[in-house]
Amino acid sequence: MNEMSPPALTPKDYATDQEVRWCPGCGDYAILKAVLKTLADLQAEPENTVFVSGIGCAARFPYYVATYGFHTIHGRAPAVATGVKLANPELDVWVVGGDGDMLSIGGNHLMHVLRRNVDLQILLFNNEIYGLTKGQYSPTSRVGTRSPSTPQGSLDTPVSAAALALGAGARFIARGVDTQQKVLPEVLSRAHAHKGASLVEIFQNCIVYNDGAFGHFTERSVAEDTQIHLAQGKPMVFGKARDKGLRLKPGSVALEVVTLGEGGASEADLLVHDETNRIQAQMLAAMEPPAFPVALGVLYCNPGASYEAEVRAQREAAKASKGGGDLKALLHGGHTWTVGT
Ligand SMILES: Cc1ncc(C[n+]2csc(CCOP(=O)(O)OP(=O)(O)O)c2C)c(N)n1
Ligand code: SF4
Repeated sequence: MNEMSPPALTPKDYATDQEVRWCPGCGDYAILKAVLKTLADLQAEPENTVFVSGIGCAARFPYYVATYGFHTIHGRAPAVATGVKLANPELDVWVVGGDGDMLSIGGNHLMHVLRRNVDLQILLFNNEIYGLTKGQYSPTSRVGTRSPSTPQGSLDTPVSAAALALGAGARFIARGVDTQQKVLPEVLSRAHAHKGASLVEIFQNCIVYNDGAFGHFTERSVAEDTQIHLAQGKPMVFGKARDKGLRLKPGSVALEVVTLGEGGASEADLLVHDETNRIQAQMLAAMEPPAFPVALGVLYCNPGASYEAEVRAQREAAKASKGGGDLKALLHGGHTWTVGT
């Protein structure tokens, strides 16, 4: 370090003095910790960083990060964040919201921000429930979820955030687990490095209204056998003994789990993760225990031009060919008239 350079920022430097008002034991604390670490890893400039959220427990996030922040309206964070990024593309913009905020009332906005490919990091805290409003079922709740709004069990088929994002044309889709403090910052850094809309679905435990919703693949005793951590260019191996893998089922376009060494299956048969393969990402997104492990890490990354860069280029091209323009002349042109007294 040069004697004159300021000391590196630590995770604590990105925390605010605000009292964190989540329930004790909520998974949001762990995500906050991972985000603060990520910001320190990136040495993010607080004055050039903005967190935009909608409404919900997750959406309290901007209060706890010492950057600029907007706690906006329910479901509209992607729209506000798009405005922020278009107004000042130099800003680093993060969006935070729950599954209700982003997939229910905000499903429309999420879809469009993804297909437009605005350069934002979108963190979707999925706890499969509406936490803030005391536990109603959400668009990601599993069939049969008993909640105050579905006392006899929900009937709706849940939406998969990753599958929806792929369908909307997203170019970066990743998944993480709140408690995975080593892996989650790495995934968040990858999302940050991606120029365009990056969706990170984070499985988050709501200890009060949906405790243990992800226990069947996050509990320590089962995690290694029920999760697969994807790594670009690496064969898809998982399991406590690293003896299980994913391959294409011979004769069909479907995945299957094989045990290495059984039935002639070897590592050479396994799929090698290709983040740019949309069809493969679709199959990975659809995997669920008990038949399959849950795919974590970067499922899909296939960069393309980001929206704000295209908007700026279009504006510059128009200026170059037609001149700077005259707003007054524009407003007074065509069928306009002055109302006199
Ligand atoms: C227009 C509008 N409709 C409904 C609500 C009530 N409301 C507040 S937060 C929320 C859902 C919260 O769930 P989620 O987004 O999953 O976040 P969590 O609280 O679980 O983190 C709802 C329905 C509202 N605030 N505004
Ligand atoms: S209600 Fe659930 S999601 Fe909200 S703060 Fe409490 S534990 Fe967290």
